[in-house]
Amino acid sequence: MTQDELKQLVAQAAVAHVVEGAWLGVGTGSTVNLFIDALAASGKRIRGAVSSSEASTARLRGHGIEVVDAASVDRLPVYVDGADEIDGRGHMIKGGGAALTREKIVADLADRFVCIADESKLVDVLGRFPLPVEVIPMAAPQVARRFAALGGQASLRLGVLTDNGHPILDVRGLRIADPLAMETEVNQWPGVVTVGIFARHRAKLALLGMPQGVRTLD
Ligand code: ABF
Repeated sequence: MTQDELKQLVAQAAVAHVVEGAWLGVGTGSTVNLFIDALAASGKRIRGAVSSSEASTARLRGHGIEVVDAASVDRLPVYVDGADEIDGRGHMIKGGGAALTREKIVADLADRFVCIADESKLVDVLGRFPLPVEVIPMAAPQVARRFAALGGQASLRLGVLTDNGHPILDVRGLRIADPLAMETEVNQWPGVVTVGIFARHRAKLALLGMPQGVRTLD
């Protein structure tokens, strides 16, 4: 099966985890796009969506699904989103789609993060995918130096600003053996808006597309 077919498999499977009649948190990326299309085609009614990006908002509204601001809801039963990497405990690297800040904001509202990804995203140790970090521009050189001290090589993602108007550093060469510790440490560095490690907001359920079907990690 192609990577797109594997993404389609998990996008379809995720619809079953959507709570009928409730608000739904929706992430960003190509796998989530397939999920949005599958949800719309399923006819499953939700109260509306809280979106993590302008791109997902446009796709949801294109299907006639109401989208409200995160500030309008207190809690979300479920948040569905993709990942760039996920380990066996549901810790993720996210942000390849430049939506990491709003993804983490919406994930923070959710009782259950359901990650949908193709098998290529499953790793033993996070870090092969360059770690995205949304930063305030004036802090970028110092944040890069701090990552260099950890063995990472940070580079500015050229031509990209997030929906919040900030640049992203992508950090290569890290081996993130303790995702929670690194997320906690980097969060404290002045000028870091969001680090793309989702350990505090790890996936409670991961649906992974495999040639033999959908593998569930929970
Ligand atoms: C998004 O999912 C981002 O955090 C991550 O980059 C992306 C993965 O994209 P795709 O589903 O296209 O592989 O939430």
